[in-house]
Amino acid sequence: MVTQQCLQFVHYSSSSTCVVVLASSWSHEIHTPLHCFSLYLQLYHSFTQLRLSNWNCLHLVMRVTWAKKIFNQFSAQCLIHKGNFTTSATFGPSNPKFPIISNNFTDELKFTNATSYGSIPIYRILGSATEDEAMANIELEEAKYIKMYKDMVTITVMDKILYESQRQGRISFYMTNSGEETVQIGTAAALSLNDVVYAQYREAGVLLWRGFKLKQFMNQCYGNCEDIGKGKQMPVHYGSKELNFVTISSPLTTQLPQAVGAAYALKLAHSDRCVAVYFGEGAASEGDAHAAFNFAATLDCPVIFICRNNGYAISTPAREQYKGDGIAAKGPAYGINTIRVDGNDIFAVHNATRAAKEWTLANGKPVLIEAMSYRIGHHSTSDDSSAYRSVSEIAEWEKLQPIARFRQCLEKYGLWSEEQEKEFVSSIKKQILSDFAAAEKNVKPNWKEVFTDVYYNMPDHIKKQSEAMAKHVDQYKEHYPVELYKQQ
Ligand SMILES: Cc1ncc(C[n+]2csc(CCOP(=O)(O)OP(=O)(O)O)c2C)c(N)n1
Ligand SMILES: [Mg+2]
Repeated sequence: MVTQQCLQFVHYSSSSTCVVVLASSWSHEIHTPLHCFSLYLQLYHSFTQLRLSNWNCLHLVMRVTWAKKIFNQFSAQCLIHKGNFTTSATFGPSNPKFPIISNNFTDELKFTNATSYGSIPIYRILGSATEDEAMANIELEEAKYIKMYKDMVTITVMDKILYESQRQGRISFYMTNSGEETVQIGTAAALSLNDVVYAQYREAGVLLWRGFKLKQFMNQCYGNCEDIGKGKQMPVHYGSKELNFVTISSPLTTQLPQAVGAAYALKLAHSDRCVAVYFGEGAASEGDAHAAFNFAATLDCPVIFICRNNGYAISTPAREQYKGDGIAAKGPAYGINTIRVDGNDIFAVHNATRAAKEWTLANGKPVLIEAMSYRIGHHSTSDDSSAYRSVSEIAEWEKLQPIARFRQCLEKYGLWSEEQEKEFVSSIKKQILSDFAAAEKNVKPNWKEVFTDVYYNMPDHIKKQSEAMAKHVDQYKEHYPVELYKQQ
């Protein structure tokens, strides 16, 4: 019985650094488990009374390793005597304070699972009791909402042209945004230009909202000499230092820990900026997502995690991607303020992001938004989604097209009309086609650019490769279309 008492004591002590450290002061007096237990009572009493000075803290911390060693010895002894346990009497405080979690004890043996809690609700405005109130505000912010609508339409027109141009072999790759325009524009419009954005790849609307020009999209997709990245990235892997939009990288989820790091830096600089990081529900399965959530929560970083849950990660449906209550449920588990929102409802997405930004800046802590939507198009031009989903499934979702819902509201309040729609679509189409033609005509960057802008100072081995290639191209110039590349 005594051994049992000691086992509990040792166990409890080692979970409480202060008690262990205090105990080290008396450790030379501890000879038996019983002795150990009586000391524990004294220690616990003094621990609750104690106010440590800095010097004492330092002193005690220095002794912790040695103290732990002593208690580990006791722990081992107790385990050896385990066979002698006769009762389950409990010693020590009846309500130990475990870190962070609340101390709710139960004698009901029950596992907790996804069905133990209600599903996190989906915040929506359209069709809800607050719709009228939201619509009253829309007139106050008319110019902003019209720009939001126009940007959403622009993305669909641009997508159509660039998707078709890839099918015709004019660009190498493309990814459409269809079905997710609301998530992109609704969130982007709630951020400031000096907030830093880390995107995945299906967020062209965010960049458009921030001021990226149509010709810049085209130049990037063509990888021509006007492209900011000088053709070093695949199409749609945009980036703009000027617009605080960090260049997209293909390996999934790398943007999440980077975004948290950037948010931490902003916090250390006492900045009034935050970071917004976008990712798909598929990307949320990468380890990087979980490292990012935990760092953001424990380091109190002003970052807004925006998950576009569009139901698919290429051919993997969400039901095979995760169990439990989606991505949102992971937020509270990491201690992150979380909201799930109807990604087809522009007002809900915009309001939620506005509130998230206010909260993250006021509290210096992260927020997670899970926006529920649907990827209408194929994953990319390398994918054929008819191989893994039915036409009728897509048709069902097309009925909920967020742009159509938005347009209905604008028309209802006299802010948009059929005529304006026709005029806008026709003018934006013209502009895109003209920028497209210009981008297509433009030459590629000088081929030597392939060696630059990777290292700040070009290392010797890269210099050697560059010189060797210059010699080679010069020697065999008739075999290379050098006229398609910008001259020096
Ligand atoms: C680390 C890594 N693994 C796999 C891939 C291949 N890959 C590219 S996109 C993608 C699906 C991502 O799905 P999701 O995050 O839901 O984004 P969505 O395409 O639906 O917008 C996969 C598996 C990759 N690029 N990087
Ligand atoms: Mg997805």
